[in-house]
Amino acid sequence: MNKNKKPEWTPENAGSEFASSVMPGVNESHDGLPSKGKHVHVSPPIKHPRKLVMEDYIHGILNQERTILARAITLVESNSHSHQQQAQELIRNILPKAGNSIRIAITGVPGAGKSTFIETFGSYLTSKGHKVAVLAVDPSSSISKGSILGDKTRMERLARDPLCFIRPSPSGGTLGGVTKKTRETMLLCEAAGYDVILVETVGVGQSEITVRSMVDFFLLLQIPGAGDELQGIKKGVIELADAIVVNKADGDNIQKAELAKTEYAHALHYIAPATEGWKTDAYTCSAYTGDGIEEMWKLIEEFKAITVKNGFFQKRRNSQVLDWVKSMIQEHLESSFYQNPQIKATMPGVQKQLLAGEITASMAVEVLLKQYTEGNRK
Ligand SMILES: Nc1nc2c(ncn2[C@@H]2O[C@H](COP(=O)(O)OP(=O)(O)O)[C@@H](O)[C@H]2O)c(=O)[nH]1
Ligand SMILES: [Mg+2]
Repeated sequence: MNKNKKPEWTPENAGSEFASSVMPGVNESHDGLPSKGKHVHVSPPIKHPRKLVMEDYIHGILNQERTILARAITLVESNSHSHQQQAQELIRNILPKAGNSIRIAITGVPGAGKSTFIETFGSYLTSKGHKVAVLAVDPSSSISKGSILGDKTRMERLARDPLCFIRPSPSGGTLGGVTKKTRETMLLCEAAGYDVILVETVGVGQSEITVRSMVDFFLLLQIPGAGDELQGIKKGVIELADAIVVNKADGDNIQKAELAKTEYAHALHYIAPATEGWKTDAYTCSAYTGDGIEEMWKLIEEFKAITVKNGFFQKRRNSQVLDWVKSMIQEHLESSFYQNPQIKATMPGVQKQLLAGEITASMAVEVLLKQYTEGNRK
């Protein structure tokens, strides 16, 4: 290498400080491989990922690049205002490519086998060439440090599958926060070509209703118990289900599972189906042996065909997005109300008057709302 050769960008009359001895680094270390030479001017490999601009995100997602998708989700999950603005712009851009999927909720009490089911079901789907995204809605995860992360060990095979993308629950604090992030993540995954979205959620009441509002198909996983199957189950959850699946139907459990299935099927006679034109029924499966797993997919395909045909598939998605807007506005208004300095100042006094019987509840509301609207007008 010619020591005197200068790079073309050096200032005129520059001296040896612009020595071209950096150049060998381009040959040997530029790609991050160790340099065989003794050149000291070689820059170390870049440690921080390159900052992405909007175009990078959009193209990366549409080109189905996992690392870009993961970084875009991080943007969606960020609470920083500027990240949120970027995230919204990104979603607006990819929106025309989103939506082309079936969104499936997998719910059930802890220990029902949701994660194991997703491992087996997801692996079956990728073996058929589907691209599967696994998301989680777990509002408690900010406290428990993400229980779903532990679940990744139950999804070992799936986690290594190039056709599968697993993302733990965002730690958004409130259920509303987690929901917003999960919904937006879902759109990004769809635009990146994932055609089956599986949302695992822990059965803790409110989160099931919320998850129902973001999926097309709601699968309730149950376990065979001894005796009265219906005792421990909330009627409200059954009403949300498009299928009740008794898992762990293997080994000694098979008979118990069949019995449980019959009881659920019987109970379903008295409950209005969750989806127009579809009959919710009970089934058995084993996430261990894989029995019943293929049948589940056939069932979901049939569900999609029927509901697309009768128009309910799109009708439900439309009302879901409208409801979503409504609930975000409610949440926004409520927090703006309680954060209002004037409301904060008057609230204790009004409460005191109310409890002392000096004013009625309706009068308290009237006083507070009047203050709020007047405060906003100023
Ligand atoms: N026998 C049997 N055990 C299962 C099956 N699926 C899950 N399990 C076990 O049930 C326990 C809970 O499973 P997990 O997938 O973590 O449940 P989750 O809390 O609903 O996600 C684990 O010990 C699993 O190995 C199954 O099909 N058969
Ligand atoms: Mg789990």
